[in-house]
Amino acid sequence: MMNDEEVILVNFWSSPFGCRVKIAMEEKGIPYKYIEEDLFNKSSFLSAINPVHKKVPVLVHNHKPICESLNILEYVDEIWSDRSPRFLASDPHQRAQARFWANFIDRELYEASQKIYIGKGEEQVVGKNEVLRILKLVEGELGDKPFFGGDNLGLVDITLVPFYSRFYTWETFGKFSIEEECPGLMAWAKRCMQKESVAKSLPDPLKIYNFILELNKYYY
Ligand code: GSH
Repeated sequence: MMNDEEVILVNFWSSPFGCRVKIAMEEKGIPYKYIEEDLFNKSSFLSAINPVHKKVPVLVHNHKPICESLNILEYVDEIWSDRSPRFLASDPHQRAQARFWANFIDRELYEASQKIYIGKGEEQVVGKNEVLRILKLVEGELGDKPFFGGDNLGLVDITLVPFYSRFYTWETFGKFSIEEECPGLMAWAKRCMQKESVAKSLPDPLKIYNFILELNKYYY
């Protein structure tokens, strides 16, 4: 990496999307500057670097912004392609499959999980069932592999693992056990947590739970 490169991550601490980028940077060993964005009082810098959605994370590489976490993961893998691990395989079919599952998780899981902690009564049950349906499908895709990416973390691992920090919140609000329902996926999550890149990037589950309780009081 050239010394004059500037890499900035604009994020909010609880964001599972931003957490993906942190893990990716740690896995590749790329130093970066971290800027915490106040999502309750957004900066003009955020509007400038993500004018369409005004959301985090945004990676700013040599003054050029890149938005959307999955897009950022692919960018990081391409720009620092000489650094292992590669998040995407070289085989086109494997790449296509990884993108399919990363997109599936991205589109479905966060929204379904919100029904558990924002919804009431029947909606909470619907959310819990949706989350379990998604997690079981994903667990089936993992099969006997240590990681979705094979021996190393890949696109799908990095997309999914930040949600592990939220399992406690989902289970507490939804009154269910992911360990009981998806033991294979829990074993995978614990395997991921043995990696320093993951352990140091994921927020504390209790801090997330308390934050969501506060949000529920004031916003939802
Ligand atoms: N699809 C986006 C990605 O993958 O980067 C989702 C980003 C996202 O929803 N970020 C949230 C945000 O910035 C934080 S967790 N919310 C601010 C807002 O919605 O105004």
